[in-house]
Parts: sequence; structure tokens; C-alpha cells
Amino acid sequence: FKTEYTLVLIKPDGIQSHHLGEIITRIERKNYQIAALEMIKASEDQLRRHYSDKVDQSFFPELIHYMQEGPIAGIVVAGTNVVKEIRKMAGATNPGDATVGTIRADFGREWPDGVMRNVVHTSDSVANAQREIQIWFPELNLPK
Ligand code: YYY
Ligand code: MG
Repeated sequence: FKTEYTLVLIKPDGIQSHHLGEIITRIERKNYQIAALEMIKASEDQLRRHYSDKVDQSFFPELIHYMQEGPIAGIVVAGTNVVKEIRKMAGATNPGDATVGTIRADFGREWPDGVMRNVVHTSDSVANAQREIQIWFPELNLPK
């Protein structure tokens, strides 16, 4: 039962449509701990580092633009198996493919441009979570 950490970003559409509280509530209902929480205005540098594996994708410019439409919330969540479980709670990348009851299915909206507006980011592995947490919470020292 080793505690692990994951990064959740509530994207601008999630904040604008008032789902911040509900998403935090869903995380807390699963008994996970909120280890860090901050409203952030994402810089282009942070986004390029965060999405460094997406730079060659056609939707990359729209992705950067979307993530800067408004403030985001950065949340570090701690718990056993939390990386996999939070990703399950988020649902499929495309909200139209996501299972009912997941955050993306319940709060995702149509997107007018080339990028999916899917409400949340969740880390896909323990290693990526560590890398991403460094980008958004550079001062945070989590136990190894
Ligand atoms: O991890 P996850 O967010 O589910 O998807 P990624 O494949 O890492 O893509 C990151 C981000 O890029 C995704 O949340 C929306 C956007 N995107 C897209 O707009 N269209 C795609 N075909 C793939 C990803
Ligand atoms: Mg991803």
C-alpha cells in the first residue's frame, strides 16, 4: 500500500463551467488526500514542458491556446494506486467516448476547434506524475 502521487489539472472549461468543487468532491469521496492545490495561470513555457510529447501533433497550437483561455486549478492527489484510479475517474480522452459517470463524460462539452475540451488532465504514470508535479509545483517537496 505505497502512497503515490498524481497531478490533476482542471482545465479552463472545467473552471468556467463551475465544476471545480464537484471534481474535488469526487476525489475526496474516494478518500484520496489533496496534497497541494492552487489556481494557476498557465504559461506557455509550462504548457510546452507539460505537453512535450504532443509538440508534433496538429492540435498542439489549439491545445496551448485552450489551456490559456482562463485560470486552471492544479491539484496533487495522494493515495494508494491513485494514478490509475484518478485516470479511471477522468474517463476517455474524447468526452464523447467516455463512460457515463466519469468526469469527462459528465462535464465535457462540444469543442468548436481542433482540440478536445475534456475538463481535466490526469497523469498517466507515476514517473510522469513526478515530472508534471515539478512543472506546476516546483517548490513542493513530496516524500519519495
Ligand atoms: O492523457 P489524456 O489527456 O487523456 O490524452 P493525451 O493523449 O495525453 O493528450 C493530451 C491532450 O491533447 C488531451 O487531453 C486533449 C488533446 N488531444 C486532442 O485534442 N486530440 C487528440 N486526438 C488527442 C489529444
Ligand atoms: Mg496524457
